Amino acid sequence: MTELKAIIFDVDGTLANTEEAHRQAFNYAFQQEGLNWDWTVELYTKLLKVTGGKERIRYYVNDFLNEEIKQDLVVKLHESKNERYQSLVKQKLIPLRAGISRIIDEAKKANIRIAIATTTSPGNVNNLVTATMGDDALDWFDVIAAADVVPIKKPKPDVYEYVLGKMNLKAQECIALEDSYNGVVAATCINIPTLITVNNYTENDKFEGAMLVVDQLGDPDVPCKIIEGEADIPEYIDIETIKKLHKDFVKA
Ligand code: XBP
Ligand code: MG
Repeated sequence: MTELKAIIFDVDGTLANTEEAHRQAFNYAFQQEGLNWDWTVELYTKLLKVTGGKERIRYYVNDFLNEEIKQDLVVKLHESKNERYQSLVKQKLIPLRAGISRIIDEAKKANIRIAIATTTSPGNVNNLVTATMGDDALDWFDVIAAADVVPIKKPKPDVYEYVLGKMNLKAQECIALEDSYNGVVAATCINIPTLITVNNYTENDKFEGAMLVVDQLGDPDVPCKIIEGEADIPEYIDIETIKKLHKDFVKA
């Protein structure tokens, strides 16, 4: 029997609802540069199709403005966006989603290893983790694989392959916690069982191949709701529920 040995967390939209802060920070960076680009919520939902901030700026300019953009301007805008984003994070304006802090705690107690596989920049992840979980929290994670650690971002599986390699684990010994189409494709295409918690930017995404889709992990006073899939789950998802979901999924 394949036992659950690790949970691999996505960051944006999964640990916290960060995309709104990214969006506002992108717009701030555009203004600072004297550009009249305005990424509305509706537009940003479409732009999220492309992972990575630099790649997203290029996608917008090429496909929405039908223009070209120089790489040094992409880099400048992205740096300015990240600086603004990280200042919002450091002000503790972005809380963890319901159940994240609890599940990390429960995983540690159950000797289930934890890791991060994300397409966002390392500085964004590190600041989010320390601002929301505390100064020593970076050490809780066996691996934090961020952005350019691999050349190709999600939906390609490279960042997940990197994490599995570093942890010396097989795909089926882990579960991925994700929030988006790009995330579920990246994890499931190499057979990592994947639990989805949606958010307002991803609630209309397709999640084919996911183990289960819920609105959130929930907490004792914050019940979770199944959106896609069938499972007998309690009011909120705890580590025992995750182990059971994993067991049923890998033996199916
Ligand atoms: C989601 C993303 C990221 C952020 C921006 O990452 O697509 O690109 O929107 O990040 P995750 P950067 O894998 O954590 O869901 O600007 O730092 O690239
Ligand atoms: Mg995400």
